Amino acid sequence: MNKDLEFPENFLWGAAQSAYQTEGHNYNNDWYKFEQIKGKIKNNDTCGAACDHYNRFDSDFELLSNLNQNAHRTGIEWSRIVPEENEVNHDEIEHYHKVFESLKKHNLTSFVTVHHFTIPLWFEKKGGFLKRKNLKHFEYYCDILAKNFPEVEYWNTINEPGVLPLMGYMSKDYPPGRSSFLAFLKVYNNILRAHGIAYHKIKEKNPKSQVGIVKNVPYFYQKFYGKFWKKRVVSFFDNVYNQIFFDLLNNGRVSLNPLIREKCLKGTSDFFGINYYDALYFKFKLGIPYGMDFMLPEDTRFTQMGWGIYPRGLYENIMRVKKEFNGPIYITENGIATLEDKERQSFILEHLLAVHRAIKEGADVRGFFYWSSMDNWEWAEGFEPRFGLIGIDYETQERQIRESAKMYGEIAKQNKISANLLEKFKLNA
Ligand code: GCO
Repeated sequence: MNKDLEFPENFLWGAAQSAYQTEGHNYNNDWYKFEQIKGKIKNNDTCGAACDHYNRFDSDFELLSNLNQNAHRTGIEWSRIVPEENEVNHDEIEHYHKVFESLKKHNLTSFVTVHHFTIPLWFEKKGGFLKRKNLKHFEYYCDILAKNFPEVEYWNTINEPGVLPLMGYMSKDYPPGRSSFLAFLKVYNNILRAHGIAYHKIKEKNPKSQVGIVKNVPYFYQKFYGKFWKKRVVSFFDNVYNQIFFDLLNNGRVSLNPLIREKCLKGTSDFFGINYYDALYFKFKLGIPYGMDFMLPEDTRFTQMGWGIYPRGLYENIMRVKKEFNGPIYITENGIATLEDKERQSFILEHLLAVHRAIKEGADVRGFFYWSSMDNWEWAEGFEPRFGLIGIDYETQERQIRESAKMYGEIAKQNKISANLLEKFKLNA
């Protein structure tokens, strides 16, 4: 028999989104430019007005608050605040003040992302994050945010520091669409430094704000591989993508190679934000890694993105972070792209069960943000994937509250998953 599953007191229940993916009307960054190139984006979609959230944020937040959410993760678009080198747009600063006021009015604790993939065009022209000396421009942007927005409660510095270098400089899926391992390493290194810069700038001016990183922590499963060599390969990738990161946050140096030091990164995360969607394992042929695949337990279901659903991976992610990081954890993204809202409901429940299990085993998880509050621009996949608790009709900008949003709202209201709900979905805790 199932029992109600209670979450800790003051647990934050929210949804996440980013500036570029929802605001619309952004024409001054690298993504806008990239989308104009035929063949880069599925169906040749362009982001355009997106969800017009730039104009509708207040009514959107009202919807989320009416759905019993008590926190919200959103972002700031750098190219709005600093449209040209060393030039600040004060109207846009005013705009974001209104956004944060609206969050407050609707009792939504604010989580705000400084950098979520997009860079201003002028910064791109200078070589973007590829050039170490360009970090001073990122510092300038962070300084403006720190000075102007003391009202933000939780800052997320960089969204997924490994993804932009990987997708933009290796796999060519994101701007600038390059493929060079050397460029990847440089950008990755500079982005890690950018995280440190954002942390120090914000804390300097607002010591009370909580500032943390948001990262996907892909679990490169090893369980299918017994051989020494394969284990080494898998752990090499894990080192580059995950362990380096934990080491730098903990000690300012990398255990794999103590010559790699970034002292300025030591202790630069007041909390850890986990983004989790799926779990991967390496495929080998004649001992050589040639690709990755999803964890595929029997009866695996797939999302619209083609990702295998694997809730256990979220539990394992949390336990890994618990081991490596001494501080509170937030699930800053977890969600599904699907046309079947029932599937979204199951997905949410199954993943919340994983979170609950980790909490029961001692993990200090303090909040959960479903990705995404509303359907939005899914980067190279355009508008096709539907991640939202709220559906968007892109022709009319009409909002449609999905059943999953109501179910999630009920969980948030009661701060628990009721035994009845588990029964209904035939789930066992
Ligand atoms: C990312 C981003 C989001 C995505 C989401 C779904 O992880 O790529 O943080 O911008 O939209 O993850 O793919």
